[in-house]
Amino acid sequence: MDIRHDWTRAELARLYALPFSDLIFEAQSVHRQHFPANEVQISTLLSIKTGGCPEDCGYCSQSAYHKSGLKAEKLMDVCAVLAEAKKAKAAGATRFCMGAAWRAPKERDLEAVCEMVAEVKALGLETCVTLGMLTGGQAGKLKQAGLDYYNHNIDTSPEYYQEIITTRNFQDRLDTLCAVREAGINVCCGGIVGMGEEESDRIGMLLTLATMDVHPESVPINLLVRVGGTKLAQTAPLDIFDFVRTIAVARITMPKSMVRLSAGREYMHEEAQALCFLAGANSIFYGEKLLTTPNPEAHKDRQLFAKLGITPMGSNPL
Ligand code: SAM
Ligand code: DTB
Ligand code: SF4
Repeated sequence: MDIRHDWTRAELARLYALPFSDLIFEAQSVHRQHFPANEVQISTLLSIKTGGCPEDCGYCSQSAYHKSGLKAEKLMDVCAVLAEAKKAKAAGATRFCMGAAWRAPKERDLEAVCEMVAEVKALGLETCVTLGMLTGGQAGKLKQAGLDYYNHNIDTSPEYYQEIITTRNFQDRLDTLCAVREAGINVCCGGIVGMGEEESDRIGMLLTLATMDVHPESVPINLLVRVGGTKLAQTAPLDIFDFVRTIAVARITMPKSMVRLSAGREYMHEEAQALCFLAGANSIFYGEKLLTTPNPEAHKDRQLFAKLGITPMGSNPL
């Protein structure tokens, strides 16, 4: 089947509301047409610049608006980043994602990040960074340094966006994504569910992604990590089946994209994670820490993969 970019809200709503088994069956069928059924790609995250961010994203431990207890740190040096990248590679990761708590990078910082990208790539890892808003010129510099992916999430539906973030708008996000795409960098773009949004917002978020001219190559679906001291700390937990449904609809509507089961795994049972894989998720973050919050211990993930007969995508064994 052709890759479609003309999905309608009604079609996505119909998919989302299918009987659970029908939805999973459809997601599995699509998944198996485009990917090896039992392979999952492994990415590792590193926060290269932590905390003190001037944006007010309601979910984020790193926003200066929140009292999350996180200590703000300055940009890591290249050697320290490389040491972490080597560890990630030795542990089995194929992609190394570096995150910075910036609204947008300053020119001097961007130069340092370009050096990190070039050196991490030289280790034979795919590179990804998430640095906030970018201009076309900055995206061009990252591309020249050898950057493979840029992560920039739309986070939620256009309608719910202003309930979560007020210091930038939805269009700012789309503009950066456009700059990244034009520079020839692969796009990693998804969002967060469980932020108190309605089902229609989850559908609106997926519709925005699935109707992009080119689908993001990676689609991270994060389950909100409720961090103490943030605006969303007390949000009621999302029913896990809604999370799985979100993954399944992403898989069906963006058949060739890597759908990443991202933040939130630490708080999921193995059964829930297995359902996410069944729904078409084929990438995870691996390693004890996401950016600032815990992720399952590596040995637990190795056990889970063994129990499910999943092997890591690419040449590295776990
Ligand atoms: N400052 C940059 C930005 O916002 O684009 C990059 C780093 S930011 C932490 C990357 C993404 O992580 C956010 O867009 C959001 O989707 C996700 N994220 C942050 N905090 C989260 C949380 N508590 N739970 C789930 N996802 C989260
Ligand atoms: C994404 O979509 N999820 C990652 C990555 N892109 C940068 C970040 C998750 C962060 C979870 C909260 C934390 O650890 O601070
Ligand atoms: Fe800053 Fe990114 Fe956190 Fe928003 S999500 S507060 S931009 S680090």
